[in-house]
Amino acid sequence: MLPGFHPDPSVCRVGGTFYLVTSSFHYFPGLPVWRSSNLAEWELIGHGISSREQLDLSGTPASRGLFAPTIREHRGRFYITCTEVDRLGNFIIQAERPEGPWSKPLPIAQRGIDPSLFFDEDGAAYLCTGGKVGDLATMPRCEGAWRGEPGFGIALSVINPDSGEILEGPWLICRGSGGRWPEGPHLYSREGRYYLLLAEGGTEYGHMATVFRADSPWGPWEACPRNPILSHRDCARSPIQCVGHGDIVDDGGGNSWMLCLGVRPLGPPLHNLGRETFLAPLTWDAEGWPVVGRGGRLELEMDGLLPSAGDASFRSGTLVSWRDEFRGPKLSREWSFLRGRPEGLALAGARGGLVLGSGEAGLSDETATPAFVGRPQSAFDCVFEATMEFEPGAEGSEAGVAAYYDDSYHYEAFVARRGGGRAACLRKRVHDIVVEGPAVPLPEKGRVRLKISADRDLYSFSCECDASRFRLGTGMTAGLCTEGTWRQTFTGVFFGLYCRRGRAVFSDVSCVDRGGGR
Ligand code: 6LW
Repeated sequence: MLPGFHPDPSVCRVGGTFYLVTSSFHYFPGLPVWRSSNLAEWELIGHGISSREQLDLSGTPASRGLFAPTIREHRGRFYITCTEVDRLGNFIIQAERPEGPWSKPLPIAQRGIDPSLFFDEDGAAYLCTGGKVGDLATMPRCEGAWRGEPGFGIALSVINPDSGEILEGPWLICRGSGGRWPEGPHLYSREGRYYLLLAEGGTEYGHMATVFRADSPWGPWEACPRNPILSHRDCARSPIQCVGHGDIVDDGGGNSWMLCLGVRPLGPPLHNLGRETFLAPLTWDAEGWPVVGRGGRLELEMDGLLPSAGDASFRSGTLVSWRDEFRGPKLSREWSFLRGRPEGLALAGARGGLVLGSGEAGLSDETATPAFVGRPQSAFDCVFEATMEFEPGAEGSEAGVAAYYDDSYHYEAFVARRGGGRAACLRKRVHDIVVEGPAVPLPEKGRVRLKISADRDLYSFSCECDASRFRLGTGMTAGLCTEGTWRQTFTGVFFGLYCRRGRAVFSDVSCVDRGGGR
C-alpha cells in the first residue's frame, strides 16, 4: 500500500482525513508526511524535516539519523515526535498544517527511541519511549514478573508538548512480553481503559506487535492473552514477513485499522525493497482486545470496508509506475537526497531537465552528499530509465543511473572517459569489493538513454545512444539486500540519478512496474 522503503508508519485522523509519517534515516528531506481519505491511497504532502536550518543531517552515516516517528493532532495542531539517534536524541516538531512548515525540533530530555505522544481526555500529554531507556526508576505499581532485558523497556512521562519540558517522570512502566527490543510504543484510550501497543522481537524476522492494557497510563499493565497480536515469525511461507511496529487508528465510521511495517522477501531471508507500510483491518474481541488482520496475520489482499472509498477489499503493492520530465518550477517532493540537497542541483526550465553536478563526492562516500537524487524501488519487476546529456571531463568525472542501497552496496551504469573516449560502463560495489565491467565506446556527443531492468534475481543495465543499444551487464539483487549488509541497516533500494565531477542534465525519467512477481 506504501510499497518500497516506507518504514515505521504512524497515523492519525482529523475528521475524514488520515495523516501518515514514516522514518527516513539519512535521507533528506526527512520524515515524509502523507495524506489519505481511504487509508489505502496516500499522497505525499510534505516533510517534517525540510530544511538544513531545522536539522542538519550532514555527516550522518547510512541508516542512522531519523528513526521511527509518531504523528498526532491535538486541538488543531500537529505534532511529530522522533529520534535523531546520534546527536539530537528525542525531539518534537509542530505545525499548523501537516503540509508544513514544521517548527524547529524541540529537544526532549528522555532516553530511548520511538517517542510517541498521547493526549488524554483531561488535556495531559504523555510521552512514551522504548528501547534502551537506561537506568530508570520503575513505576512502583508496575513492578512485576517481567521477562525483558534490564535497561530495555518503555519509559513514560508527562510532557509539555509545546516546550518539550518533562513535567513528571519518566518512569519505567513496562518491559513488554519478553521479546527483545521492546520499542515503537503507542498509548491509546478506549472505552475507559488505556492500551499500550509495542513492537518487540526486533525489526527482522522475529518482529511482532504486542498489546497491554491498564486503568491508568502508568499501569500496572495486563498483557493480552493472545500476544503477539501480530507476527509472521512462525509463518515461513507468507509473502509478507517481519510485520510489526504498528499504529492504530479508528476511521470515524466505527472501524479500526492498523498500519504497520512489513517486508516482502525475494525469497527468505533476503529483501531489497526495504521495509514497507501495510494496512490491516483491526477488530475488538468480546474481551476488548484487538485482533489484527486475519487472526493476527496479514495477507497481500484483505477484506475490509475502506473509509470513503467503500471498497470491500484492498491490495498491498499496487502498481507503481511514474514518470518525471522535470518541467515544473520545483523538483517534485518524491525525490530524496543523501543527507541534504546537493550543491549544483537545478531545474533546466520549461524545456524540462534536471541538472546535477559539480561535486567531488561519489556514491561510495560514507558521510558526504553526492550529487544524487533517488526514489524508492517499489516493485520487484520494473524498468527504470533516464535520458542523460553528459560530456565527461577530467579524470573521475562520471554520471549515470544507480540501483543504490547505501554507500557500501550499489550498482551504477554510467558514462565516463575511458581510453581517451566517451564510454558507458557498469560498476558494482558490494561490501568492499568493487568491480567494473568492460567499457562500451560511445559517440563523443549526444544523449544517452540509461536503463535498469529489475526482477527478483537481477538488475540488468543497458544503454542506448544514436539508435544503438548496448548491454552493460547484470548485478544480483541479492547484493543489495538488507540482510547482507555489514552493519545493521533499515533502508531499501533507491533508483537514482547521479553525477560526479561534471555537469549532467537528466530528462524523461520513468519507472514502469511490470506487474509480475508480487
Ligand atoms: C525503529 C524501531 C524499529 O526506530 O526499527 O521496526 C527502528 N522498528 O522501532 C528503526 O526503524
